[in-house]
Amino acid sequence: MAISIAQTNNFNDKLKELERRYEQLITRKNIKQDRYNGIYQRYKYPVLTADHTPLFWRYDLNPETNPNLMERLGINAVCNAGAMKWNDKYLMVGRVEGNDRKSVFGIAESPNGIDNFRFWDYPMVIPETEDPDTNTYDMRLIEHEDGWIYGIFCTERKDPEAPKHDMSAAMAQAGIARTKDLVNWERLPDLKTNSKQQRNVVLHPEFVDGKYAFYTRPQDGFIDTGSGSGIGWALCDDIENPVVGEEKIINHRAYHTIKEVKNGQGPAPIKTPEGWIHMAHGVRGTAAGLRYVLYVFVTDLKDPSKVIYEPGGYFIAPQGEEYVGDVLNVTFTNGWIKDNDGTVFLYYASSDTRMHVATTTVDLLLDYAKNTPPDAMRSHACTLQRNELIRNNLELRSDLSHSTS
Ligand code: M1P
Repeated sequence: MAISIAQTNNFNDKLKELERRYEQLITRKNIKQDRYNGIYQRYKYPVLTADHTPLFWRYDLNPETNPNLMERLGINAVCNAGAMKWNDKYLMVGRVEGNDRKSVFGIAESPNGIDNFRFWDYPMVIPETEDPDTNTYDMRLIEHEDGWIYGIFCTERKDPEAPKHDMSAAMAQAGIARTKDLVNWERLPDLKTNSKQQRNVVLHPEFVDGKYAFYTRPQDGFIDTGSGSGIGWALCDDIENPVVGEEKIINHRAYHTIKEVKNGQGPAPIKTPEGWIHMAHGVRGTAAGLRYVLYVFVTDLKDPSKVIYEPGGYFIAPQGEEYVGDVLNVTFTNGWIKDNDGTVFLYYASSDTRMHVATTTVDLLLDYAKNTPPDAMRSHACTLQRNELIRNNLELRSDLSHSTS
């Protein structure tokens, strides 16, 4: 029977109750939300939260050293997870943020992709470079055709040029590590680009013209992209000496759109016979701060730097409890999994706090990308666009009522 943990002083009783609650959370069956848009299916329960991390990551479970059964190393959030299928299991590598603000990468696996995610015993140990990272986060997992699994992540360090009193000026760059088994990781040098800072860098899963290809996000400042005008594309000769030259902007920011302030590539794109499907995030300003939403675009199969479809507006935006968290009004993705039957599991974080899943298919994503009208960019043009939809529907309806009367 459930007990109130606060009302017992017995170490073993408290622990038993904590374990019971933990198992209940981890094994809870997820439920489809009762909302329809024909494009994707959201689920009711977050798939990973701070409470999903094992108790033995947080508590000292030894009654001798921790008679009060206190959390010793608390966890604040689990968000922004990379994802891949591995040995028939659905894997997420979460940004597991401690109460101390530093993140570690933890792998959680599920048998079905929508619930029962359970963390592996230990967070990953990613070696440092000669210039130690202060914080590492937002790993994209990429199975590259060279045979390695790459983890590309943001590495953050204090800006060495910041004035002495400034304790927040930071530098963001792209860290690169690779593995064959997701346990033993080899760290490569950070990506060198011409841009002062980088975040949301992703490796394309195939060689292009015999070279590695990166999606980049050039930015002048740590938060502001400044003159960086969107998602970049750059080729690299040698992944062990990762240097890129010109970053061609392939998906631009634009005034009065969902991505006017900044944008960034999500996970590595999904290959289809009709092109590469991309999921990205777009950021706009509001009176209440920045708003992060997800959007889709498709690039040419042979030339992944050429956008061929881009539906207007967002694909997913925060809803309900997703609005609230450490950083309000944020949806963010860096992980998805395509199954052999075409099902796509999109893992997205809300408000830098928890992970959710939405399911769709490659066919639905392509239909969405090809047949959703592009952003018409002005209210007048948007009115005409919507009126055309309305007119067609009303004509169809009156045709139908004539044919049935
Ligand atoms: O806080 C929202 C997101 O902010 C950053 O994204 P961007 O670089 O596009 O602004 C990232 O730090 C991301 O982790 C975070 O979710």
